[in-house]
Amino acid sequence: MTPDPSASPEASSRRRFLRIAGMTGAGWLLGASGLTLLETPVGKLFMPINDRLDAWLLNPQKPVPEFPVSAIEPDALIVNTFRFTPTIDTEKFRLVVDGEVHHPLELDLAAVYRLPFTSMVIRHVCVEGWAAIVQWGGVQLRDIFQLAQPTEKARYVYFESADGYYGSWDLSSAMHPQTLLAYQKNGAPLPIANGAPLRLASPIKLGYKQSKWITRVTLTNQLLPRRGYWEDQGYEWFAGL
Ligand SMILES: Nc1nc2c(c(=O)[nH]1)N[C@H]1C(S)=C(S)[C@@H](COP(=O)(O)O)O[C@H]1N2
Ligand SMILES: [Mo]
Repeated sequence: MTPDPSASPEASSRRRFLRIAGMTGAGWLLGASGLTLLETPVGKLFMPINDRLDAWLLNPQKPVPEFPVSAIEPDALIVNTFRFTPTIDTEKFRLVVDGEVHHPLELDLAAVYRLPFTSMVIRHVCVEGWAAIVQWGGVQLRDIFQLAQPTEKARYVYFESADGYYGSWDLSSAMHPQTLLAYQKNGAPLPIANGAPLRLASPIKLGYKQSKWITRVTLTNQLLPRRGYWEDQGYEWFAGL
């Protein structure tokens, strides 16, 4: 009889883990403890970050259904800027990725544009009572994380913007395949008013979570007292759609 490698204890615990990861979906990183807690019917598992990244890549959260290109509403996205529109020198621009990562990054725009391109047509929803179907093009944020290699402590992601806006996400939502760092809107270069050179775009979070003019992405182990520009004024932190 030939030995069956898939019958090894490692293979069977991996299969079980992947099944559990698929079942628990987006909520599984939201525990308040310092360790990553994976709640399962049989107890609690602590997963090192690289296994979590593998699981996200092999078995990502379910994608949100997208709209056809014909559904795009070109005039419906209202520019919503609370402070000012910053001036960014795209030659000097560097996207900083730091904090709980093994490989801190300073990416110029050419390096971002070299990463695999993704486009999606989704609904943008603002809490102020409007929505718009928009096509966004750019890179999956999780591709940036794969370059930066989060440490096993990473659980949250902070975004800093050139206008002083700031926000934070749970790492699981940030790893969602439809969470993009976008540089195109409706098939054209992203206008400065909409956050060029790089903004967040995602069908799983409200508009105020989608920071424009992102300059820095910092992974952290904890949520800091400053959680976000609107969140610190009482708006919901998770803000899921
Ligand atoms: N840096 C920054 N990002 C931001 C904002 C902002 O004022 N500054 N407004 C937020 C809000 S409330 C919404 S609805 C969207 C609006 O994106 P848009 O201006 O491209 O329509 O951007 C979000 N991201
Ligand atoms: Mo908004």
